[in-house]
Amino acid sequence: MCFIPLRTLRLILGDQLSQSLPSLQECDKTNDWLLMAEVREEATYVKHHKKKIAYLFSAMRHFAVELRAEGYKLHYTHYEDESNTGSLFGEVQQLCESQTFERIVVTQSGEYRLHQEMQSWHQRLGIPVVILDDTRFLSSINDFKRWAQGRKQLRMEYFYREMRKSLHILMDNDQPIGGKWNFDSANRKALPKHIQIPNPTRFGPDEITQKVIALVRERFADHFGDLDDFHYATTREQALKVLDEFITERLINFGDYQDAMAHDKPWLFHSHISFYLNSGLLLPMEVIAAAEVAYRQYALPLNAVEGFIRQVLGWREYVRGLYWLKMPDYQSENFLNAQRRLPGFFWTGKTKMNCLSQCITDTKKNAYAHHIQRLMVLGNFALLAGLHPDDVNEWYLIVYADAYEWVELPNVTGMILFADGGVLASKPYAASGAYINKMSNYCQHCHYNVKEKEGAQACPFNYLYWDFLSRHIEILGNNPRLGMPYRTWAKMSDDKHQAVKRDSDIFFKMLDANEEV
Ligand code: FAD
Ligand code: DLZ
Ligand code: SF4
Repeated sequence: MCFIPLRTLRLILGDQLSQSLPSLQECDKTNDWLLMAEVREEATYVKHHKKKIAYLFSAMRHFAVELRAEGYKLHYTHYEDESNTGSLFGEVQQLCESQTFERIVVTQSGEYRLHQEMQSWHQRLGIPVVILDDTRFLSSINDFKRWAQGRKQLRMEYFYREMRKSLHILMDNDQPIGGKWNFDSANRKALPKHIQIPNPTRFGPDEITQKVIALVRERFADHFGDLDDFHYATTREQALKVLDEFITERLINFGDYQDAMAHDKPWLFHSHISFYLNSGLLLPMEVIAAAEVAYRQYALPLNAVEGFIRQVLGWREYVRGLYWLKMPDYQSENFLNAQRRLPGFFWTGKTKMNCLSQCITDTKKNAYAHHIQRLMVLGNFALLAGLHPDDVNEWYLIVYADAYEWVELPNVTGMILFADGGVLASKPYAASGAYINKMSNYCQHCHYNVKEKEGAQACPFNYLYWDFLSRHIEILGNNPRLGMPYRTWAKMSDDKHQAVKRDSDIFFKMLDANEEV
């Protein structure tokens, strides 16, 4: 019997820039067409940071060049094309009207909203739409569902151990290398004063990137963020160089200083690969393998290698599984009933609180902040100030070049805001100024005094921390992991309780009146 392949239109999304993408497999290069499209709907469903759009459009254009060189027939819609319909559906429809296709193939979208929309395309176009699992992740959506089924708690740590075992990563037969699964307790050092921090890997913008930068400058002028000094990788080859330089220059110190922060030093010993992993230029398994090889061949410290692998194999896969398990309800969770609107300084960095000002300024400049800045400064403030999850989620989705809802939402709703009531975290990540002072030198440059607990000069994190605990005593008071701080609160004098309330009230009044805090 003769098998005649169906003539197929294969849509490649902006965060699907991988040659190993399921929708590129079994492509008939003589008959099938690929479609990539820069469209208004995707570029503006939130007002993404200018550098995020510039990065993604440039990476898409470079990937298109690669695909054509590989012999694929590709239709590429540029943002500025006159016939651009402004939506992915519109672009698919337009191509289906000009040519005959018997089916459309796409790899499942990373975000729920687009996945939902695509499920209506078959009916709207009258052509079958095949949605393939995204095999670039190491745990499928169904694997995670199976793991979660019947469990009372969905802690990342246990998921991570299963992943280590099933993929045989950092294992000595059936035991974890080094005798422990997790070396996190060794990963909390502050940065020594004179430590040399290698510069991040940089690439000057080539002609394609320069064109995209000019386009973004003109068309997205009202979006948040700076466009100057664009130096990101925009091809797989360059992204591999970023990975390689991380492994050879920074991984050795990744573990020790993973939680450290420093004034005017946004990059530290982190890998800076999230942009590339999330858009497909790098794949998680090659990143993990590179770190494991560094451990086995070059004797890099285990706390560094395990700490890094845990982020990629553990956290990244876990949040993606949790997202698909819990959507769509997850996007409207607000367990602590937080109602305050996002303060204006999140867009400008204009606050006397130096830690916040630094993290926001870094974010505005680079569309990047490292994990502890996102978690323990910006996130901690959002939690203590009771900012509404909708506002905080939107902000995080806008400002980071690695932000896609599947990874952003669990980190914000689950990790920083405790808005899911403890599905992701066993307790809220709330901390006073002492934590920020221990892990950074921000306080040395601050208007406020981190050692003072009350009054106009006191570090706001100090009283906001206690105010947060006291506001939520009814629902958090029984949390076993908060036993110690609640006992301390109970032992404090009435005068201290009143001072916390007074200082917090003054602070919130100023914040809500848009006065500088
Ligand atoms: P490294 O510190 O070098 O870590 C290596 C890799 O591990 C990262 O590239 C990333 O792929 C993965 N990873 C580390 N932590 C996490 C995590 N908590 N969840 C998922 N993956 C993780 N990461 C995103 O990729 N996109 C986001 O939109 C995003 N939003 C966040 C929002 C908040 C509130 C918080 C607390 C964290 C968020 N993260 C997000 C996770 C983390 O902060 C970034 O992945 C990391 O800062 C990226 O920098 P890096 O590549 O230098 O990471
Ligand atoms: C983030 C983004 C942006 C800014 N622009 C585009 C685009 O023009 N075309 C496209 O295909 N994808 C874009 N993306 C990535 C998508 O938003 C992403 O594929 C979905 O959010 C699913 O993860
Ligand atoms: Fe932040 Fe408080 Fe330190 Fe200022 S004193 S940098 S507000 S922690």
